[in-house]
Formats: sequence, C-alpha cells, structure tokens
Amino acid sequence: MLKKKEKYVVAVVGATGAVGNEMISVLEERKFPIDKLRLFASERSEGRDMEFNDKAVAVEILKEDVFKGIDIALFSAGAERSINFAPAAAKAGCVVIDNSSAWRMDPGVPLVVPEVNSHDLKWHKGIIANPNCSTIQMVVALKPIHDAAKIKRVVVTTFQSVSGTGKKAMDELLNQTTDLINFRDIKPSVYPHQIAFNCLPHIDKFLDNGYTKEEMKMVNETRKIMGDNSIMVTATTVRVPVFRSHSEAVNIETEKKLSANEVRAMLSEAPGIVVYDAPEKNLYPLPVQAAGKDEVYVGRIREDESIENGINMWVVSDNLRKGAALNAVQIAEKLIEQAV
Ligand code: 25A
Ligand code: L14
Repeated sequence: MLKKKEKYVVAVVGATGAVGNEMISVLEERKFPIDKLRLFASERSEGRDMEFNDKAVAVEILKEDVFKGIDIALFSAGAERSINFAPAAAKAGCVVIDNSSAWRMDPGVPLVVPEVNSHDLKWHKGIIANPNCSTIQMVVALKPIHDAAKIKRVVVTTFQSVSGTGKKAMDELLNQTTDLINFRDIKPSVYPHQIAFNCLPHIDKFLDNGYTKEEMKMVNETRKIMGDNSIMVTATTVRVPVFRSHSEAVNIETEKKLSANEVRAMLSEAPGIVVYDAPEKNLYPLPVQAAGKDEVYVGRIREDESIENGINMWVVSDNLRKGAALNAVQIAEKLIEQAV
C-alpha cells in the first residue's frame, strides 16, 4: 500500500526505451510530486544521462536489490524483466505499475484504466498491471456505451503504429522508407516482412487458435477491465506504416438500441474522450493528429444498419501516451489520491 507523502521516490525501469522516455516526459509535464527520480535500464545504457526538469539523471543498471526506498516503480522493459524483478520490488515495499503483458491476466493483479475501473486499485498487493495499448483506447470508448446500453459483442480491427514495438522498429520504418524511395534494397529485421508501404496482419506471436497474442489480449483484457465476462470480443490486429498512434475500427452490438446521436452525446461528455465527428468537413480522428496528445479521439460514429442494435466507430489515440506512459502515470496519480 502506498503511504501518503508530500513527495515520492519514483523509478522508471526501462527508462531509455520508447515508453520509458515518454514516462519521464509525462511525469515532468504533469508535475508529478517527485522527491527523487531514479532511472533503470540494462548494461547497454550504463553511463547514460537523461534529462528530467532540466537536470541530468544518471541511468542505473537494474538489479534485484535497488528497490529499497522507492515508493512507486513504473516498469517498461519487457515481460521478462517484469517477471524477474516486479515481485522483489513489491516485497521491498514499492508499488509497481507494470506496462508489460507479464501480470495482466493474473487474478491477484488489478488491470486498470482509470476512466473505467480505478475502483480495482483498492485490492492491489504491490503490483498493478497497465493494459495493452490497443485495449486501453478501446475500453475508454466502450465504457460509456456499456453503462448505457450493455455491450453484447465487439468486432475490432486495429491499425497499429510501429512505436509500440520500440525504437528499433521506428528506425526500421524510417530506414526502409528512405531506402525504397532511393531504389535501394531493404532487409527486414524487427518485423518478418517489409513494413514501409505495407500492412502486416501480425502483431506479437501466433497462438494455436490462429489468433495472435495481441488479438487475444484485446479479448481477455477488455473483459477483465470492464469486469464483465459476458462481453464477446473478436479482433484482427494489423501493423501499419505509421510512427505513432493506433487507430481502430470498432463495431459494437448492444442489448439496448442507441442512436448515433446518443452515442456522440455520451462520448462527448465522457472523461478522456474527444469526439471529432464532422465528416461533411472532413473531420475525423487521425493518427498524426493524435500523436503527442493525451485523449482518445472518436469519430465516424454511425449506426450499423446490418443488425438491430449496432454502432460503428473509429477510435484513435497515441499508443505511447494513453496506451502506455500516460495511463501508468494516471494510475500512480489515483494511488496517491487514495493513499492514507
Ligand atoms: O519482448 P519483451 O522482452 O517483452 O520486450 C518488449 C519490448 O516492448 C517494449 C520495450 O521496447 C521492450 O523492449 N515495451 C515494453 N512495454 C511496452 C508497452 N507497454 C513496450 N512497448 C509498447 N508498449 P523499448 O525499446 O521501448 O524499451 C526497452 C527498454 O527496456 C530496457 N531493458 C531491456 N532489457 C533490460 C532493460 N532494462 C533493464 N534490464 C534489462 N535486462 C531497455 O534499456 C529500454 O529502456 P536498454 O539499456 O537495454 O536499451 C537502451 C537502448 O538500446 C536499444 N537496444 C535495445 N535492445 C538492443 C538495443 N541495442 C542493441 N542491441 C539490442 N539487443 C534500445 O533501443 C534502447 O534505446
Ligand atoms: O503491451 O506493438 O502487450 O509490438 C506488445 C506488442 C505493446 C505493443 C503489449 C507492439 C504490446 C507491442
């Protein structure tokens, strides 16, 4: 449990990665009450300094015994590091907010999107999981609809940017693009195929059921966050040559009928959402517009005319912000609110 203090000792594990970098910016921008910031990464980053509030902070090597005296640790260094280090951190009295997939479906670990289920923070035992990026932005938009009309089924297709995979993937898209327009040969390395000028229906590993792990995260995490196992979800996740922000085409079947106007009105009022929906002015959410922003943008809201009670919409958000770093920091802010 987090003890109420004026300022906290905060750690970012995986600080030199794409998400870790964003965590440092978000902590700074939101004036998080930090007494001391500690940054951890692997030996590869040894000797590096990073900037926080105009001061240099040295990157330290992650070891099991570093967590004493740290109040909150934001982890984003991959699932293996989270499995190996989060329990030791929790044992040392630190609250871990973990970005990896390691702990999300553990029944003893809350999986939290503050707009949806901050009440689940109450039962944490030292580790709190931050959901998958595609799931976070979708549940923010689903929650008001579920409360109003009970969702029966969701069919989602994602268009995911390369930044989710980390810095090496962003470099790969940039280098392939410049190589191809200069008629040079390319050799895929992070992804199994060319990502520039292409779409890959493949995110994370394939499972025995023919789906990818990313697709099944959207199914299982949505139910856990919404606290309703009756919601049916089916997903196709696609990597597209975009640097930042994920886009999603979401089809929702509800028990009660909702008009497109009702959905537009309720989402406009909902926390964390901005409705951009004026097609006559070519206004709809775009990944380049959402990049660097905090909100989940929703547009193209329309009734599904092929079923009785259905809605289609287009949901876009920055995967490194709301999809990862911002959601983690918002969890920490809620913990502070609830601390005694
Ligand atoms: O497959 P995994 O293990 O589950 O990991 C998945 C990847 O997903 C990203 C993250 O990539 C991770 O590597 N990720 C994690 N959570 C995410 C989320 N919610 C997420 N992506 C989206 N949404 P990343 O590049 O953004 O961040 C990697 C960070 O983790 C640190 N790290 C790695 N191993 C570590 C460790 N920290 C402590 N102990 C360890 N054993 C990593 O630090 C980085 O901060 P680093 O020092 O290893 O890397 C510094 C720079 O080096 C580059 N690099 C990475 N791998 C290699 C490399 N360079 C050369 N060879 C390599 N093999 C990185 O680009 C980084 O800039
Ligand atoms: O958080 O886009 O489970 O390659 C793992 C795959 C994050 C995104 C997670 C990607 C994801 C990542």
